[in-house]
Amino acid sequence: MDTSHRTWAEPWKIKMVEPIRMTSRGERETAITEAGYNTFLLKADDVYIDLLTDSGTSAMSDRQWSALMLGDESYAGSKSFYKLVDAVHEVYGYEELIPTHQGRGAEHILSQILISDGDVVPGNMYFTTTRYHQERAGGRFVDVIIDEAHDPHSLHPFKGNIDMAKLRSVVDEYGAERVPYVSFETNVNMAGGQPVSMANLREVYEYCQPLGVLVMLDATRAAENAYFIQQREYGYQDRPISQILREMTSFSDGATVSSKKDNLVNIGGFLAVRDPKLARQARAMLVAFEGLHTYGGMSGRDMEALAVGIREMVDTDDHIRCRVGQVEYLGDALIKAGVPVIRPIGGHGVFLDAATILEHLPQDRFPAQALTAAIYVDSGVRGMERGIVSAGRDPETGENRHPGLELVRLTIPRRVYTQSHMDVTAESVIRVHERRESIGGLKFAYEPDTLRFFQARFEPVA
Ligand code: PLI
Repeated sequence: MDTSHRTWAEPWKIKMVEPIRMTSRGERETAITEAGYNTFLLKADDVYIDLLTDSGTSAMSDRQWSALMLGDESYAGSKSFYKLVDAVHEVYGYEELIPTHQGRGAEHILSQILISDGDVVPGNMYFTTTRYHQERAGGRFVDVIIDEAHDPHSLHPFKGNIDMAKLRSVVDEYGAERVPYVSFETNVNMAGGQPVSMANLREVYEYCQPLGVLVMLDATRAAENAYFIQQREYGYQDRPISQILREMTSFSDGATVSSKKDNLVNIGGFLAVRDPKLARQARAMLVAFEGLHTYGGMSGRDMEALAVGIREMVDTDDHIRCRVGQVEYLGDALIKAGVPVIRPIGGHGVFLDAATILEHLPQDRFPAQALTAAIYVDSGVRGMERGIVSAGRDPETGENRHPGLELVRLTIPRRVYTQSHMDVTAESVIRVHERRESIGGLKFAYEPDTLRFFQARFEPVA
């Protein structure tokens, strides 16, 4: 279809609506205080536009809803499982499928089968649950992403790339036998939804293969990454996203996927590998922690909807073009108004540079957490902190990690909100930015030991 005459307009129309509640400023002030200034602890009913996450928040299509009715709930050998195997094989190219309840279930299994005490896992910036499982298995995560990823002002088109010199130096220092795999995330979440290039995927794989170091993708947002390759990398302009995605995964030994993102379902995930021996080890873990190998952590109906979602993700390029187009629309509105954001605008959300916006607050006063709360109070728009609170403490020293990026993430669910919702969000962020100097810092009232950002509570610092 010729799409040159229109913008990113949606390739779908709305068949069902879900009412959302507008609240008063007073109600929101009470709600955020009761939630300990942590947007994870707000009740969804107190939220107007929910940009907490794009995880599990997609709207399913009529085809996915009807597929639910075909779910085969047999304990063993469910028909729905084999449909999912076919979809993963066709779209991602991996032969062996280990279905899990969501992405972190796959990360748990992968980490337990591949990592031994004292191993080192290089990766392109940490993700919270991914690193947690690597550390829990006795490994140490080492960040080998390019320096530009930590610079909110760099316009590098592939800020997710691995720095080959950093990767080589990790392998040289510890020896390839202490590096079970490279943890290679596509469209790097914590860097602002920033892609990796095909050239980098190829180079990492060609370096690792002869050393016996596996390359395991976090392919959670790989389709969005494929779109950026199509838009930005020479030679891919005329290639469909489905083909680009298959080429990306060809430079890997397997992948963990949270299906709650690109795959357009509300729950589910998988580990997929090429090596049958590795798959056998994974299935031994699967039956202990998730469920039998033909459903893992999912019901038959969930596997049906996922199989359809995986195909819809790449059926036409219009879907992702619209999805990323909407994110860019919000980002461009903020850039135009002079609000500091991570650039280029990423695939799944707009990331506000809270360190610059609240430059009067030191990082230990949690500027991104405070800014997230201020935006919620202004308009009922719920974002998420992605800075020092998310980074947690170093398990060896017990000290706070100080990430280079201190961000508020406004994450856009897929096929859920309209252009006017983006306008309301932009207006609110611009309003809060204008009175940024009045926003004070926070301190912990309760700090959980692990993955603290989910359940921590805060109070204002006088
Ligand atoms: O939330 P899970 O367990 O299905 O997936 C964990 C997970 C793994 N990798 C990446 C890159 C993620 O973004 C991810 C989950 N992300 C969430 C929940 C988010 O809000 O970004």
